[in-house]
Amino acid sequence: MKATAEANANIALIKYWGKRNSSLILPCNGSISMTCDGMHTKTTVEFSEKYAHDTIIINDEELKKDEKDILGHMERVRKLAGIKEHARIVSESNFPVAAGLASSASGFAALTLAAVKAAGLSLDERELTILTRQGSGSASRSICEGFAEWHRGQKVDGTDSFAESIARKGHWPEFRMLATIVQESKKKVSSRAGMKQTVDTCPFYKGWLDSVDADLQAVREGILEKDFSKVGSTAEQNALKMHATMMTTKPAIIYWIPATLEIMHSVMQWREEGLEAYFTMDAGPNVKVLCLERDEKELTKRLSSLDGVIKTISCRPGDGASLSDKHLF
Ligand code: 2P0
Repeated sequence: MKATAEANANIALIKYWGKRNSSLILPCNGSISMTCDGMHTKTTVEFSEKYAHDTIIINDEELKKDEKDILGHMERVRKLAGIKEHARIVSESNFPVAAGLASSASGFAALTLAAVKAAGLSLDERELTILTRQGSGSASRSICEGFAEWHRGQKVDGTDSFAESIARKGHWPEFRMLATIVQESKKKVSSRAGMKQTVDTCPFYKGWLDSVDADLQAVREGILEKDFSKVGSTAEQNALKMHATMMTTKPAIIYWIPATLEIMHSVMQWREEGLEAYFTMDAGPNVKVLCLERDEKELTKRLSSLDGVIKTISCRPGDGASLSDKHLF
């Protein structure tokens, strides 16, 4: 009853922001992301009678608090599999945790696949994304290869709110996302709390919802047509709209720091000069710069020379979650 899985982080081009059901994690809107090959989490899960309770070790540190979501997810898997054994969970990520870099996405995707396999369940990809979604919404997209769409769904039980790959990684191998790190510390307001506050108090949230379907369609088409300008410009505006809703909640949530703005202005300036790049940001100060392979080197050089930039991590479209036989313990 031991299994290991690997999953990549994903970066949303059209953001998931707001829930219509918090216990099932059903989103108010659909979202589209790129699964990122460079940023992964590997997780080993073992269920055994020898464990008196679930133990969670992330990047060599045992989690003593804040593990409610992971424990709840393990209960969900046990219930589905009809087993009672507790588990030892060991997980490692190769990128900053909780800094707006979707560590919960790769984490919950790897955890779900490893736990499902260790528990002896056999689920197809759609079922796996639905189960993963209940651990953390954006994680459902990390199950899928290349470019993924997580559907909003209409049903109250969430059975039609799943993620699927809309283009495999080989469809557009030139697409790049340069994660530009300006802060590695844990953020003050979690995405979960931030989106709840937005739904509850932002006067412009309706505007977000009214415009998101057009954004989804544009990015979906742009990916299929490999139209970089369409994907980049829509993604950039979508990220700004999401941040506009956060900034206008009560109290305001402003994730940006000076270096965030420095990158945004620089990218806009470079674009005017003919170097085509776009930015997107999640619930944190780090900026992800979208570009094509031909401009990756030049952009990395320019981004690295900006004040406040700690490092850049370059990602191309990556694999979906997969099992591994190299266990962590
Ligand atoms: C996204 N984010 O689409 C958006 C953009 C952050 C900003 O999905 O409550 O960790 O576990 O479902 O998935 C982060 O939210 O939240 C997120 P839960 P999650 O990537």
